[in-house]
Amino acid sequence: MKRRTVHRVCTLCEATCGLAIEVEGRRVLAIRGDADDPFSRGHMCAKAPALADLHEDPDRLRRPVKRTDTGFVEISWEEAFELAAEGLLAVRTQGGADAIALYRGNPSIHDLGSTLYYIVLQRALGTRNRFSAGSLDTWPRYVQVSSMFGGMLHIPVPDLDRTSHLLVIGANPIVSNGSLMTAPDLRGRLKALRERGGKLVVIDPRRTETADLADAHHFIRPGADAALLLAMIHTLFDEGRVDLGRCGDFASGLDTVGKCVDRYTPERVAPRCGIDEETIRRLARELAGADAAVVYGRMGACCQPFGTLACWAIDLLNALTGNLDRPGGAMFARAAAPLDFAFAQGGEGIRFGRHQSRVSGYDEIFGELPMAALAEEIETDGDGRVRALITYCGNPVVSAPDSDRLDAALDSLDFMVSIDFYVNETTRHAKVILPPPGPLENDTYDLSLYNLAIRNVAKWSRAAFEVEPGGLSVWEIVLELAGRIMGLGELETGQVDDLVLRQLVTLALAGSPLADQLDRVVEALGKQPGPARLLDLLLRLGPYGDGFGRAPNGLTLARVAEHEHGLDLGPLEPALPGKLATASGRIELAPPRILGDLPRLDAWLEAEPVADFILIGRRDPRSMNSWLHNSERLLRGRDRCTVHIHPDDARRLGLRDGSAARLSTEAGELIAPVELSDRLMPGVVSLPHGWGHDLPGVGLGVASGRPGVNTNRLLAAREVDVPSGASVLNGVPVTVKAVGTVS
Ligand SMILES: Nc1nc2c(c(=O)[nH]1)N[C@H]1C(S)=C(S)[C@@H](COP(=O)(O)OP(=O)(O)OC[C@H]3O[C@@H](n4cnc5c(=O)[nH]c(N)nc54)[C@H](O)[C@@H]3O)O[C@H]1N2
Ligand SMILES: Nc1nc2c(c(=O)[nH]1)N[C@H]1C(S)=C(S)[C@@H](COP(=O)(O)OP(=O)(O)OC[C@H]3O[C@@H](n4cnc5c(=O)[nH]c(N)nc54)[C@H](O)[C@@H]3O)O[C@H]1N2
Ligand code: SF4
Ligand SMILES: [Mo]
Repeated sequence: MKRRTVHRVCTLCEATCGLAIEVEGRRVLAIRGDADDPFSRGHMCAKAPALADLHEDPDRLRRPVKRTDTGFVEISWEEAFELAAEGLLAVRTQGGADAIALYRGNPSIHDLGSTLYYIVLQRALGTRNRFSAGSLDTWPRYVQVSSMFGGMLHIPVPDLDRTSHLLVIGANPIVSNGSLMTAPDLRGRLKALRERGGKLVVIDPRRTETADLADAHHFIRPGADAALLLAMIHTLFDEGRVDLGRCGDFASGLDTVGKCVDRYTPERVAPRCGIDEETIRRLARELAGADAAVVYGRMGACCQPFGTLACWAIDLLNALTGNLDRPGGAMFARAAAPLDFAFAQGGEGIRFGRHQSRVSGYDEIFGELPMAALAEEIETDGDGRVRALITYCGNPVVSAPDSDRLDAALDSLDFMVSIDFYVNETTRHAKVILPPPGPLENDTYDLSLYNLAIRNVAKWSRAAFEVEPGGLSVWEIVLELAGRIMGLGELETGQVDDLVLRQLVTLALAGSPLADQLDRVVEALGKQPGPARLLDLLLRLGPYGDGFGRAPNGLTLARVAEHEHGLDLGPLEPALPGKLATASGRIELAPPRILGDLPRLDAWLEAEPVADFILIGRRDPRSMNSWLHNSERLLRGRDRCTVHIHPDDARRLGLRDGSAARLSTEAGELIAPVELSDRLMPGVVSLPHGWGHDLPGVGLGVASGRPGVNTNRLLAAREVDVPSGASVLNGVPVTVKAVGTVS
């Protein structure tokens, strides 16, 4: 059999590393970093080889299955679609559209087909009960950037390769490889920053692997980020260092910001932050004084009690030090295939809370409801009660707070369908599971992530293998299911796809000079159904595109595909005010929704801290959320699902390395092995998420052998960051006790 080398991106995390995958027949022989990829330059991490394990994993579903009294059994696609449609339609007939809930998980953004066709499924169902991992991840940031800049993908990213001062707060990019910042080889890029004389500062309750590379690291009490950052902004005003630079011409609300931060003096917040007032002032001065500086925060600053306020303060610091939208500061990518039109709400900026969840009245955010609401929407009687669920690339039973409760709620549903290739803690509740192809069997393009890239890039990734005989692409699965739900059962999927194409073209051309040329554009995109021609549309209409003839040398998918290692479109360039999509057309420095949360922060600052310990999360270089634990090669080695605790705290509690600790909160309790670590701030403990694979019926042979514990059993669903509704995953009060020694 002939050996081939396929060049494509790794789809496991947000870094988009280029891989050179050597294959023979249907086997993977080797996976290496692609040295010719202009963006990742040969870098890959320890997780990439697991793509081969996923490809070969005997536990990965290759055919649809249905749940029977004796476990899951394989069935034909026809039977699977019929069962799925019948079950869903029965629930809808009885309970209406909202009786079917949808949950979309993280990997859906890493696959072009999944990203684009999810929208079709969503439309076919027309339910308001839409949920996603966004409320466990990005919502505070999305709400903040939408409020300030007008769109959820209007996210400024650090101009890493040109900055001279990077302040990282609540992120650990050396392990996570970056998030809401697409940048392969962060280790190399951060080292380069130091080598050119730049400074790296890390603020984190754990001395992280990123802190190991830094000039300075400061411990912070979990949850205190917003207070700290507002006191830094206070210092800028106090010392006359506010300078919006070019952005001053199109920013509103500076006076309001000045009034708001007046009360966050370094003296007031220092005791709650665990950072002294002089350090707070110095952190602010360094930012203002650097040639080009940028503040970057992620999960620790985002999925915590004051996530939206912290995200706001991060971009305020960038703006008020003149670093927003300038080289070396916080800049906006210019994606070759922009998605802005898909999220536009009629040029009015983004509105939140257009409807509320039925039981607790959580605001809708980007058309979705927070995960805080899912279990209660299933449990609580009445009109609009959720009785069926579709999960799509996700594992909420492990990923979302109040896991035991959510697990029980899923068990009580009348019907559930999952689109996923594993029987995991969540999908084991499904009546039918529809498996997408393996991770190397899709052509793909990082549609979302290139909006967040630190260089402008484009890369078309070809499938390493055809879809296995008897398998279906994800777009075929979705269209078949959606078609049956919409009563289009008699149409071929290709015909349904033609309808999808026409709709997308209509949406994308609205208001453009091509608006009256719908037929010509549709024809130019060809007859081959599937995501490729939809991407072609976006690329051709994009800022580098050929505009269907208006810029003959511009990009098309075919032209992007000629660059099999990827296409570099240059460094980030200033994009404001043109990119702003707020109703005013200006940067809104003081959005009311965000300011409305300040009294809650004040109450927290005034309250006496009561908890023994504060729990935070931790990510591991060889793990990816809940779903790479079935790879032997990644699971090997020492146990990683351990509670890290400072040696002084451990001594006080009678805990040693390897002994067992009982962690308890109002929501639940669990027992986990202890690892002493002086990397932790005293009073803080950390436990990773994504574990707990020992539930009955889970079909993960390798993972079940070393299941770990599910930290989300300790977290309460109702604890949210109020402006966004996102779950509080870091900064949770917890009681820790010794329970003896684990053998
Ligand atoms: N306590 C705590 N909880 C957390 C976090 C935390 O830091 N602390 N982090 C949160 C974050 S940031 C996230 S993103 C969420 C993740 O939460 P989820 O997205 O719910 O969970 P994942 O573990 O990413 O689940 C991925 C699922 O997708 C499936 N899958 C993989 N590839 C594909 C594909 O191509 N198609 C389909 N159909 N399925 C596929 C896998 O089999 C797996 O079942 O967890 C959140 N939960
Ligand atoms: N290897 C690996 N890589 C991954 C993932 C994975 O599971 N494994 N998951 C991917 C996903 S879905 C995401 S969203 C990204 C996340 O990317 P990151 O946010 O970079 O990753 P985390 O490890 O969650 O980093 C959060 C940091 O915040 C700190 N922290 C916790 N609470 C607080 C707080 O209150 N204040 C401050 N200042 N810091 C705090 C933690 O100690 C930790 O260092 O990673 C992605 N990459
Ligand atoms: S850093 Fe992310 S994209 Fe790069 S190889 Fe690792 S998992 Fe894949
Ligand atoms: Mo995430």
